[in-house]
Amino acid sequence: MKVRKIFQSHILLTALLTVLLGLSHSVQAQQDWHASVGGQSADMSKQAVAFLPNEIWIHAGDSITWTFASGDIHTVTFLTVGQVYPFDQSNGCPPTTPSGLPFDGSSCVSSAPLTLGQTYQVIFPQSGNYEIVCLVHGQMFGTIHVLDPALPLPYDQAFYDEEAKEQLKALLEDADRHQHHAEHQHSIGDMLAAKVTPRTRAVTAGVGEIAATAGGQQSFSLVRFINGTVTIHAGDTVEWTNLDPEIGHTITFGTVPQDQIDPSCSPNCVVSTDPDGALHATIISKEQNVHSGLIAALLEDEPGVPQGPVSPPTRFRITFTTPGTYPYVCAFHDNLGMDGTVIVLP
Ligand SMILES: [Cu+2]
Repeated sequence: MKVRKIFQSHILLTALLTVLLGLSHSVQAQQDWHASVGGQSADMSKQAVAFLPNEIWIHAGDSITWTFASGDIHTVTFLTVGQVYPFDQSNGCPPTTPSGLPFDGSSCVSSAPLTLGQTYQVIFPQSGNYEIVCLVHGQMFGTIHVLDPALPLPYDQAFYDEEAKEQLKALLEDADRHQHHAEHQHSIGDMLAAKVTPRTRAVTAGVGEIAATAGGQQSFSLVRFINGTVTIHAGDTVEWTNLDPEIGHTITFGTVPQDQIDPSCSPNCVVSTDPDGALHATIISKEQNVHSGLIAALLEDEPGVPQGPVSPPTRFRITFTTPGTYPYVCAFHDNLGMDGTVIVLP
């Protein structure tokens, strides 16, 4: 679906540009364009998971320098047509290529996962339309249109600066709206609680939303446990869900394990699976290290890709048997301040 959509937009753009720009001719010096990767609120809770802007028209021979602008990691990656989008974000190209290399569609270039203040440059010697992707976030992509230098460009750097600012603002404002919504969304958790165990408290581990432009997709993510400090009684169960369509989170008590994707529990405990597919652990002491592994909203189906099992786990439950104070973090987003506390009363 993604391929078809982008293909159609290319045809339209090409037709439009031919009509609009066909008459004028000017040759400009090679230019280094600037764009951002990601963006965030001052407290880092709201993340724009986006190339800003995510559609840029440049001349063959020009370069673009991307500046990473969030505490959350992203990559700047150009894969070749037919190359499979890799599972491992640090093994995309493989594994990464230095900043400042050319990309003409014949062999891939990819930055490492980068963060706030780092930069990555790509030179585009060949005209063509190229998709830019982030290997950390599958629904973060855009388009770079590289035109023959004889053709005029539709926009200048000032336009893109303004567009990036506006797109960032729109994404972060949406995050505000959804935080408010999620804080008042007790009904889903309550319904589940009634169905699963009578004494379940629900915590939302992040919310998000995907937006589209003609050039690709962007999303925002609220990287917080919403109402993440909960007070319960011994014997109660807390359930975490992830309402973010784009990024996964973990619920981690104690030491963060080496393997952050799979669930684990130590010493002498297990993470089991409830009949509805949710993962479930029991904490009887503060010495236990309990890790949910990746908790995410169910992945979308893609045309041409075989049906998989219902995955990844979308819910994590912990039953607390012993009074005390139990702090927890998201192992992926601890650096952004994503944490909470469970207070267990007798
Ligand atoms: Cu997280």
